[in-house]
Amino acid sequence: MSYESNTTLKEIAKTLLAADRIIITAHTKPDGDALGSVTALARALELRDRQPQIWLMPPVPENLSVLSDRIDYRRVRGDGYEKADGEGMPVVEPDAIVVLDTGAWSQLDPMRAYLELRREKVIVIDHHQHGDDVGAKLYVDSSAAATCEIVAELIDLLKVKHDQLIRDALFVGIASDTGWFRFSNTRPATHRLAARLVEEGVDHADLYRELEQHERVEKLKLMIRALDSLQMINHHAAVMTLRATDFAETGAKQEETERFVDLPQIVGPVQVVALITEQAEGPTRLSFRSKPGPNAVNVNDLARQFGGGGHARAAGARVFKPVEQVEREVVKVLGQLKAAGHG
Ligand SMILES: [Mn+2]
Repeated sequence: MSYESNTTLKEIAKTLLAADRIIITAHTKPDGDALGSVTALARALELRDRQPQIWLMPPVPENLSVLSDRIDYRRVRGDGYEKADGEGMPVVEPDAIVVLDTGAWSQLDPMRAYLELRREKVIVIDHHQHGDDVGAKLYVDSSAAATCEIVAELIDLLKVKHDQLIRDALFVGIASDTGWFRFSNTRPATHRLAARLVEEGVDHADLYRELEQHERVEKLKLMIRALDSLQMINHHAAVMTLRATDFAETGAKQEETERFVDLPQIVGPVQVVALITEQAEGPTRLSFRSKPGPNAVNVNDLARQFGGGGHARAAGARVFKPVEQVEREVVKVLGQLKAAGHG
């Protein structure tokens, strides 16, 4: 199917204001943009006297506690929503379900059955280039740096004045997805939104400390392992591999690999980076990043070769193969890039 909008934000605003019980969710293992957009939209709907419930599929990264500590949410685990430990949150039949920052079943696994049964109520709002037929309504803007940019527009259409939680949540989303306004997806509208939020009272230096200087020493130890595993391919590509033993021996968690894939990009000639992560259980995780410019590698295309996807400069996949095999295949694919004139 083509992954294109079949509705407008105005229509979505209308639908949400006509609804009462609204479930708001995002992709598994929410990042700053997923949690930021969920938090901001839920708060905005609360301020319009709706009854939004936030459902998150863990793990919720520790550095996002600056937002997650300020909201109530139901944890939806891999064993299905029926067993979700909602911490007293009643399970009610929703009038609408909003899925943010993804439209891919691979990122919604724990809620798939639930969503499929309610397809007509599902509204997907996303900024990725590809996705599946998850809901009846889809609004996608791949020029947006973050889903939070789109949600900010939606909140204006809902005629809600930002409170401090909405401001912080939107800022966390755009700062996260743009690497603090460094990545090529950053556009003038991103800066305009950031400026507006700072004018309204966002303390960006405080949020930087909360988000980026909030790590455990175990993460640093795992980072050393990742860097130590570095393989260079044709000087233009870098591959790092983390094995389950690296996690066990350092005590680091899976979600603590966040941003590792950016590290080899400090090397001048490096155009593309892959990080391969073995999980104790489940598929091998694969993350790609690439630098912008005339030799830019489209890592969305690379990730799709492994059954995943994402953006041109940042993409990933989950591969049901052993880590060694994934590593061999990635090294081969990256080695062929130069021959294809990308290098
Ligand atoms: Mn995003």
